[in-house]
Amino acid sequence: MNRRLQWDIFCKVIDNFGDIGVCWRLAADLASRGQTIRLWVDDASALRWMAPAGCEGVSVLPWPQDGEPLDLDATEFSRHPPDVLVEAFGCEIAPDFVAACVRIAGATGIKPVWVNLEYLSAEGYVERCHAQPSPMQGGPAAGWTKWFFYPGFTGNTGGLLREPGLLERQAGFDRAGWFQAQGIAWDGEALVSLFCYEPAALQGLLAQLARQGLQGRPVRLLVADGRAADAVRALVDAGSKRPAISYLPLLSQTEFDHLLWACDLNFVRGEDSLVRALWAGKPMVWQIYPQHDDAHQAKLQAFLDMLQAPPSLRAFHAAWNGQTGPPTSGAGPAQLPADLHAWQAAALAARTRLTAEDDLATRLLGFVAKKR
Ligand code: TRH
Repeated sequence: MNRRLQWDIFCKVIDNFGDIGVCWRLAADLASRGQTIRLWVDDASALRWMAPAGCEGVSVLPWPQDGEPLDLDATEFSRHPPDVLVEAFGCEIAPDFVAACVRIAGATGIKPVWVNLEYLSAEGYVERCHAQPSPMQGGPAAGWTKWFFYPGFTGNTGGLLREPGLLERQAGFDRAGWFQAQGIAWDGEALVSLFCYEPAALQGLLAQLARQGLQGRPVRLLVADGRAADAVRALVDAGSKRPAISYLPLLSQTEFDHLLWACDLNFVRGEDSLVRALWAGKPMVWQIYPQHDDAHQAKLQAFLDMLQAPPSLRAFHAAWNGQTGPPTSGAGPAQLPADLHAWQAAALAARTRLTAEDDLATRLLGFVAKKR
């Protein structure tokens, strides 16, 4: 049993839903293992739909805007100072908060364990950088150490978020009942979920699904709210060919999992939904978050290597992620194979390999216990 610790997790929402999505999932997972969490976030608005029921053991607190004082009294900070600080995605914890931590540590002699939670990647640098120290040179906590914590796909990384009991819940999932509860008309079509940015290959995909269906069956496309729905609507309004479409509302994280479990093929994006699609164990396509210097292409290849993706899945990813190259590179229009058997096999094999590893919260709890 892990000791109950006080965690302070800091999250700045840059764009999209991934920053808060990952931080909330981590907070809720730790809380379910008996930990107490204060989640500091500059924009908590997405939690209204992502986690409408909240979570016992997690308090969501506003990260003060520039120049605003931090009201620590309201958080019982002095009675429950942090045992662990988590700085998500290099967001740099509010200086007032750090100064308060240093004052308390001066009085108690106990420094919190300070973790810098990084972005997920399957690239080789992750194993090298995971769990490395970063001594602080300046500021109120000069001389303290931050520790890099890299999520990843191997035993020498921080692992992947996977809450206890997830696969058991999935095994008991009632697909038809879920559609009924969601009010989605399902006529036995093949189901494809779509959570993406604005891939250039989207028009071709819609046309292909309309023309060929999926594995010989007509398709219903379940489109996530936000950028994916906007992109699809723009094409449909312009007269693009398309399969049957259901536009979804914003779902809670729990219902978003159900969506992935219900579908025969899942299109996901970013970081957190990618991991959820891996756990769903269905054929999947990833749209990676694009970076200006094209650094995402190496990250994409590393992920496909980890997945042991068959050639047709690699080619589809190249097209879906807008990768251009000589005709021999495999990049072309996004073309779904007639049979998804190889995609399904790769997804299931990856899930089996990855679920044999400890999950992220387990590794983080172990890491913190060692550093205290
Ligand atoms: O929204 P994203 O594109 O987030 C991205 C990535 O995290 C990327 O790495 C980061 O740099 C960038 O944001 C700033 O995709 P992601 O990571 O899958 O996050 C989506 C979250 O939203 C995830 O927790 C699932 C959740 N979600 C729901 O709960 N319900 C929904 O209906 C939808 C569409 C998403």
